[in-house]
Amino acid sequence: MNTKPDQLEDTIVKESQLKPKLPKNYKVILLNDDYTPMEFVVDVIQKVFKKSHDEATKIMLQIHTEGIGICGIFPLEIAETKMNQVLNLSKESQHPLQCIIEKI
Ligand code: TYC
Repeated sequence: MNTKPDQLEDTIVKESQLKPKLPKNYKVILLNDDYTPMEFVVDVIQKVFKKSHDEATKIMLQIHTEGIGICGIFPLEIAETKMNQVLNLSKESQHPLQCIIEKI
């Protein structure tokens, strides 16, 4: 049982009750470069972001022509994991493909 007087109970409000924090989402972005083969980028997008060959090709061409492209939007931990998967595949194959995450 809560024995606090009504007045006090009204004033003790945690910040978390006033401003419930929504989980933040992050864009996972691939960057263009002059050396990574197109088919390698398509392959990475299919593997890491579970895209079809067609969709992955569209994203790769967007990166190739515009400089950057969004492969997906995820909560921080998942976005970081996907970024690291891209960077590891890229390093293993000795390609300079770069991947970053950006808060929405
Ligand atoms: N520009 C690269 C080429 O002409 C292809 C490429 C696409 C590289 C997307 C990186 O994120 C990238 N071979």
